[in-house]
Amino acid sequence: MTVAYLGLGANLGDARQTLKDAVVCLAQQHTITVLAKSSFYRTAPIDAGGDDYLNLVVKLDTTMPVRHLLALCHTIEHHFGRERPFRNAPRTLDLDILLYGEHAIDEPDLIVPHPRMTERAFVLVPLVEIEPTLIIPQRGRADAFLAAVMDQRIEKLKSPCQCLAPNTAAGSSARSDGAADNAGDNAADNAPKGPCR
Ligand code: A4P
Ligand code: MG
Repeated sequence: MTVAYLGLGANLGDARQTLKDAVVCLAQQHTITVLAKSSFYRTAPIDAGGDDYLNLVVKLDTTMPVRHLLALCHTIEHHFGRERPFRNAPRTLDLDILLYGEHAIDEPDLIVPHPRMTERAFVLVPLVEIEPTLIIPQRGRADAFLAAVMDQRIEKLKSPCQCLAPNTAAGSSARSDGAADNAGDNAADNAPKGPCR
């Protein structure tokens, strides 16, 4: 089993619903267990135009080889209407592999740890929320990079529903200001029609 972290982002369409559905798609894989899910964050576009993004980070335990995980990310993005008209274009869904165990990969189509993750509040803040003492291989503690990105606008969203406890179906242990945003987490009840198996 390998612990991996994925960054999810969207700024086109119903971003919140798409992100929830994407997490359900991940959780429904037989070879993936979603261990934790951060709060949702509204974030200013960085090196990009368009509307504000919604971002979150998930922590997975998986037996899926990293290449399969990348292919799954692309399949889920495609299912939710991802288009790539130009670099950093607004998108319905982006799934990036931030970390895959201790692995360091530097290939044309796959770089892990994600090369820009330490420069971005929209990655670091949710990552540190779910793993406060995380060490990024070859770079050190994730929280050490936070000070340098604090000029990037980022706002943690409160859950619209305060009645559900965290740590339910998809294995979320992330907390927002009150309760985790669990609506859409119950993979059995809320399964999106998608590439989930
Ligand atoms: N690729 C290489 N390494 C990876 C990896 N670790 N995970 C390749 C996923 N893909 C990886 O990806 C482009 C290529 O990177 C793919 O062919 C893949 O094989 P993409 O999904 O088409 O585009 P991308 O994710 O936008 O590319 P990139 O270069 O990772 O962009 P960034 O640097 O992640 O920036 N602002 C806010 N507020 N929130 C955001 O989510 N996202 C970006 C994208 C810019 N600004 C943003 C946000
Ligand atoms: Mg991407």
